[in-house]
Order: sequence, then structure tokens, then C-alpha cells
Amino acid sequence: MLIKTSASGFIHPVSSEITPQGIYRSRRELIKLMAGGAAGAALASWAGREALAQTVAKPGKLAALAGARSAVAGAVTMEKITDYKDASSYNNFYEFGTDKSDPARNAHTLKTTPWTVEVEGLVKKPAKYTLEDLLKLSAQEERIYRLRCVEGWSMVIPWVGYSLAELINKVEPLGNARYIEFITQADPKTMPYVGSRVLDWPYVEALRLDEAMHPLTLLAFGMYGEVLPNQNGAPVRLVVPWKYGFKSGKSIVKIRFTDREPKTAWNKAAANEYGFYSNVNPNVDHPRWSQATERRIGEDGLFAKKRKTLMFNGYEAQVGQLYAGMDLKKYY
Ligand SMILES: Nc1nc2c(c(=O)[nH]1)N[C@H]1C(S)=C(S)[C@@H](COP(=O)(O)O)O[C@H]1N2
Ligand SMILES: [Mo]
Repeated sequence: MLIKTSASGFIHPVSSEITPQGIYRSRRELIKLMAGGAAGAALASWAGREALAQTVAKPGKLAALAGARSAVAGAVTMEKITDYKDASSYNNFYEFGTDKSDPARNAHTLKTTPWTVEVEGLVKKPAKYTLEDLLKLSAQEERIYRLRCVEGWSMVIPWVGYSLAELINKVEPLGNARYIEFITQADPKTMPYVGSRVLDWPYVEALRLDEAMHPLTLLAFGMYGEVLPNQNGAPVRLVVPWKYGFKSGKSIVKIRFTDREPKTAWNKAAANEYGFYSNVNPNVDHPRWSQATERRIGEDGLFAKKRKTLMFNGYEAQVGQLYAGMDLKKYY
């Protein structure tokens, strides 16, 4: 069940009324870890301290974009934050090449100013927002989210932005709006691989309206206290933490409200491998590989153990209800 609040759209009636979110989250996880016995307890207190002590180191190269700690349930994880260097040099951004190291090398040509995002389709108030308008639309929050790629790697990143719901509420979706399409920049002059045949450009992603309205769905402008590096989707991207990474479109230029489920870039490229929902799900394998475990970037030493992938990437308490009654093998 969702509760409507005046300030920030919908929230789940779990915990936020009871204790501050960060405390709630870590307490719950501590209890879970402690169930593992003494070793678990030792690990828990270490991890708990680690999480509280984690102040995001500012990498100091890009313009600052700080945000207050978010109060959204699930926005804080006590896991170790991935090094900025790893998060900004191991990327998927096919407009700049298909190799993980290509975006960091090539994305300097992306032109992020001026930037506008057009909001159109089934809304009462269609609008063209400059990046500056968007930045002013709501307060910036820092949210530490896991991001897990369908390829089996994951990171933990302190993003900066605000819930997409803030923008959605401003444009007032019409009663028949059920989906939102996110259309990203496709400029062959500044993006060398736009035009290549890997994907049908522009890269398009989409969410059901209730998924897009969920407070965890983040419109992100920054990470690690700074504006986004080009290779991570500057100047504005989505982060949908319970879905495989490809659902989080980078360098968004258009947001379109529709009444029908849109075709998305990866779905068009290989429908049997990439469904519309693409919720992180250890129980539903990709047709060519298992999704049961993942490799945390930065932990890839010879002896590093793979991590178990969690249902909805660990955000089940927050988002599970969105899919109640759905066969997740069918709606993958
Ligand atoms: N426009 C665009 N957005 C994109 C992609 C892309 O190729 N083009 N790749 C997606 C994939 S597969 C992943 S895993 C994430 C990676 O985000 P990161 O580089 O910030 O980790 O971005 C997603 N968004
Ligand atoms: Mo991905």
C-alpha cells in the first residue's frame, strides 16, 4: 500500500514514521547479520561503523553538487562505497563505444551546455526545462544506491538528485498516462558510436508510471558530491536502483508520457534477453547466463568472492508491492 504525502509524492508506510531512515536501515541489517552468530555480530558492528563513517570523499575535479542526506527509505546502504575512480572508468555508455573503458576515454566530446529536457505526451503541462530549471525544481539529496548491471557486476554509488516524482507532479500526468519513456541524447557529431549498428538510436528506456513515481526512482545530476562525469550520463540521468543498470538512461533529453508500453532500446535489440521490466532477480536467469551472483567492482582480486544477488537488488521491502501478483518469470 502506498501513502500519499503532500511533500514528496508517495511513500511506503514503513519505518520513516518510526525512526530516521539510516538508523532504521542499519538496525534492520544488523539484526539480520547478527542472526549469523558471533562472527556475524563482529562483522555487523564493523559494517555499521563503516557505513556511519562513510563521508563521501570529494574527487575534486568537477563542479560541486552537494545534497543533504536523503530520507527516502532504502537510499542508504551500509556497504562500502565504490571508489570514484572505478565508478567513473568502468562504464556502459554505448554512444561512446561498447568497451567498459571507452566512455571514460571518449565522452569528453559530449556537449552538456546548453541542455534542455522536453516533457511531452499525456500531461496537462508539457514543458521544456533547461538544466538550470531542473536543478532548481527540488532540493538535491545524496542517496547511496547499489547499481547492478545485467552483465553481473555492481557498484555502490552516492548519487545526487531528487525523486523523479517531483518532476512528474509538476507536469500533472493525464488520467490515461500509464508509462514514461526516457529518450536520451543521440548526436552523431559528439557521440562517436551513434550510428553504429549495435542499437537503434536514440537509446530509449521506459518505466510504468507507478515505478517512475516511486520515491526511490532518482533523477540524478551528480555523484560523489560533484556534477556527473560525462561518462556517467551528464548532465542528467535516471537511477532506478532495483532494476538492471540499463534501465537507468543516461543524458536524457526527452521525457514522454504514454498510454502504451513503449519499446525500449535493449528490448528492440534482443527481446528474449531484455524484457520491459528488467527487475534485478536472482531467480530468473538471463538466457545466456545466471543472475544469481554478482561481482562488486573494486573487489575483483583473485580471492574476491562473488556476492549473492538480492531480489530487487536489495530494495524488495520498498518496491516489492509494485509487482504483487505478477509472474516475474513472464514479466522479466
Ligand atoms: N544513454 C545510455 N544510457 C545508458 C547506457 C547506454 O549505453 N546509453 N547503458 C546502461 C547500462 S547497460 C548500465 S549498466 C548503466 C551504467 O551506468 P554507469 O556507467 O553510471 O555505471 O547505464 C545505462 N544507461
Ligand atoms: Mo548494464
